[in-house]
Amino acid sequence: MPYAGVIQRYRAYMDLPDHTRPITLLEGATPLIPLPRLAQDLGGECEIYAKFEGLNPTGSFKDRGMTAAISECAGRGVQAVICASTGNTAASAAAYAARAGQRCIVLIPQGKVAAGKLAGAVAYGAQVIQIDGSFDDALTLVVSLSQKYPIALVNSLNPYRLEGQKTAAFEICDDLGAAPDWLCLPVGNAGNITSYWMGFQQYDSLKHTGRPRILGVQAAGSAPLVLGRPVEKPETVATAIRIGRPARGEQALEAAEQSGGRIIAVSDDDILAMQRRLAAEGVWVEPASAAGLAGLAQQVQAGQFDVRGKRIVGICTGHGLKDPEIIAKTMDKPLLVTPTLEALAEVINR
Ligand code: AN7
Repeated sequence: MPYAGVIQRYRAYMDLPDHTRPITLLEGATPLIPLPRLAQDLGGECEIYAKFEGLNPTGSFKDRGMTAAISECAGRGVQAVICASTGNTAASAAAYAARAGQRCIVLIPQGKVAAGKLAGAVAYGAQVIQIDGSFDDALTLVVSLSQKYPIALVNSLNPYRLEGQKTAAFEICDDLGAAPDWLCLPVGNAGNITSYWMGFQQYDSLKHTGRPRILGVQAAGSAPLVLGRPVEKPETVATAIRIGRPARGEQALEAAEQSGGRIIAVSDDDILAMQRRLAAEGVWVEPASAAGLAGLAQQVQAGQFDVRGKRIVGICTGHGLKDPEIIAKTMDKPLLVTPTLEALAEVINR
């Protein structure tokens, strides 16, 4: 049978109601790309892989959870869905709602959503509303709206989002034959880390695939789980994880602790440096997506982490194309050269 998305592949392991009617864009089945040069740079004698979730249909990991949430909605005749978003959830909700014939409304923080995400949400036909506030404010508002009106909430407070998202853990175990030693990933609203831990535990109970230690990584300017308190005005170049009050913060801390891992913070410079490093190995991810492996590199450099003999998976949550402006802003702009052979030869041979 041709591949038909994560619900078709993993429904037996997903806690979805019988009424669920699969709405899919063939999300999932993303590759584990080996990163031998990064492994060498971090000391060698280890395997490092990027699970490139940016290769999902709308360019981010959110599609796994969204197929589940929207399918559950479709099965009970929901007409409209709503979410708050730093961008990727918005694009994903918009696409799956479009596919299901549902109306989609998204609330985003003004001026802080990367161009490729906003364009996606608009292109898929969502009603996009900016608010003069943060993601956290937007989330509070959509929760109230979904209680007051017949509009279903598809943020990761919706439990079916986690049911879909955890399929990424199943895929990793199926591809590697077992769980890795470490899983490194960015943490924003904390749905993803919660889902991975659910998925690895479930697969281990059923198939004895083992459990990874989890390294959750926040941006230093938006690190409520590291500081142990909400951040009122989160800031970071990684706008995807510019979140000060994670909805599933408690569960994220539990996942890190129960797995024998931890949650740390990295600087924006570390994030951008890892974005460049991954691109230099052929994998271009958006800034937030580089945070997980930036955290790994930081821990190795600080002597907190011995990679020898370890198998490590970094979750690269979104594609670099989502945020083209960051490249123009922080990386070298192309030279402008007179269109003559002489001028070009001078530049090339410089
Ligand atoms: C690329 O789209 O919260 O910890 O509204 O887009 O599960 O929130 C995005 C989050 C990591 C953090 N990497 O995941 C949204 C949103 C990327 C992201 C995260 C996000 P969670």
